[in-house]
Amino acid sequence: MAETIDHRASACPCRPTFTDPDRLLATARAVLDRNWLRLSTVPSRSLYPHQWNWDSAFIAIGRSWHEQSRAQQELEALFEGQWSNGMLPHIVFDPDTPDDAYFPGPRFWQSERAAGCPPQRATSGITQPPLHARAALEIYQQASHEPEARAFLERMYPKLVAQLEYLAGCRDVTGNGLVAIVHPWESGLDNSPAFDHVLDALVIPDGALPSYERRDLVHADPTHRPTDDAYDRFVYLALAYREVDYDDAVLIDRSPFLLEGPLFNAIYLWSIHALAEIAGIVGGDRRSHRAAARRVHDALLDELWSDEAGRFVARDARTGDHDPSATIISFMPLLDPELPPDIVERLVGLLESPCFHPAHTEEHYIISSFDLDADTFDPQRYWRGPVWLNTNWLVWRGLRQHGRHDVAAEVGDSMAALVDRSGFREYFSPLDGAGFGSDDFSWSAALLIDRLLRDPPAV
Ligand code: 2M8
Repeated sequence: MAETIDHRASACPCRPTFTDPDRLLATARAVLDRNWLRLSTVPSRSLYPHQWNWDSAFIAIGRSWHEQSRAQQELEALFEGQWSNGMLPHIVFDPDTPDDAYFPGPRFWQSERAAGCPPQRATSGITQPPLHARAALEIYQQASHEPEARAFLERMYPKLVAQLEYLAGCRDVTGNGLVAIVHPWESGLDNSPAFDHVLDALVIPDGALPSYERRDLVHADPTHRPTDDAYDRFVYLALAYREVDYDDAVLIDRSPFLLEGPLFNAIYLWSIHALAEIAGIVGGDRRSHRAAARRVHDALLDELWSDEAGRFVARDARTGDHDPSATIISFMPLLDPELPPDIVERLVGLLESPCFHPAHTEEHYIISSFDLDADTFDPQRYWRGPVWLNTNWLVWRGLRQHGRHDVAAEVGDSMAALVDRSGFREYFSPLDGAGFGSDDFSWSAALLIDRLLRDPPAV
């Protein structure tokens, strides 16, 4: 029987602590098993009963440690929904799940209106952060059967190239190398305060919204989810895209929401570097990917780094205005392997400041999704304050990449401590670790597996 190790004994009393990593690992695997649906994994059986874009990349990374073939299958199933222009939709709908199980479902999106939607799959019409080249590379790196993983990379490479070429070709709206998102759902951080300044200014014309029923509120507490007002804006923006049959050129000309954000672009850059490595394995052109990476790196520093604020900020591609709020996206360029050391230091300073580090009470957890000192910080409401394991994991990987193992350890230990306290919830209060949203949430399980196996807790 595995020995139970109590990490509370050795840790500082104000550091997040957890017990029995073997039990956490076994439970995480069981969550992923329960959420497997024939060919891929649902984020949650209740709230999100289809396949989601960046969720699947996180899930595949977690699965890569112990089940190579399901990890490969996860990504291959997702790319079944890829459009002919390379766009990878943010939801690929399960044909056997009723339309009203999730809103907005396939009848809302009408993806068949887009010329390039695959005829056999209904999908949404927007995308999400492109983590998939990174996930594919990590599946290869963990693989127990190398020839099978190499064949997988050979099949995936052209699809991953098409995905990233779509972003470079259709979403670089200001020509600076950065990719713009056209909807808050594309960010993955739907109701983050990072979008308030754009969404607050949005005027929805009378009669422009159809009546609709939110399905999320059947499964989750309304005070933990985005408000109705936010949902009206999400639905209105999605309809505007649908009305032009998902034609990027028309939308970009008209859309009130066009945002160049540090999270989306940092993941994009991390994946371009992964694509260069994959090209080296499958015989592709590494140099073109390295050149693309250099362009995004330069643009991140030139356009989204605020020396005054000491953090990365989102930019409204229409007006050039920068978002004034300090949110979790500020840290994401830590994923850039070439981020200058002085900027790494400034970001570590921000992470350790009272904005993101709760006072040293006995129980507290990092990293909140929003500035703890902000007037509108809310420890329970979705992306407006809670800690999420995926954003912790991204920052954890970024810090480790820059050799900041000391700070990374606290971020990674918070992940395990939160799950130890509250289970595999969707998000957690930074103030006391209470869990919210779905339980049995797939990326919480998958990323805890990666955290525990990549950096096994000391015995
Ligand atoms: C959340 O977003 C969906 C819309 O895509 C929703 O609220 O219904 C976000 O947390 C997003 O990042 C995530 O991919 C999705 C599924 O877990 O849920």
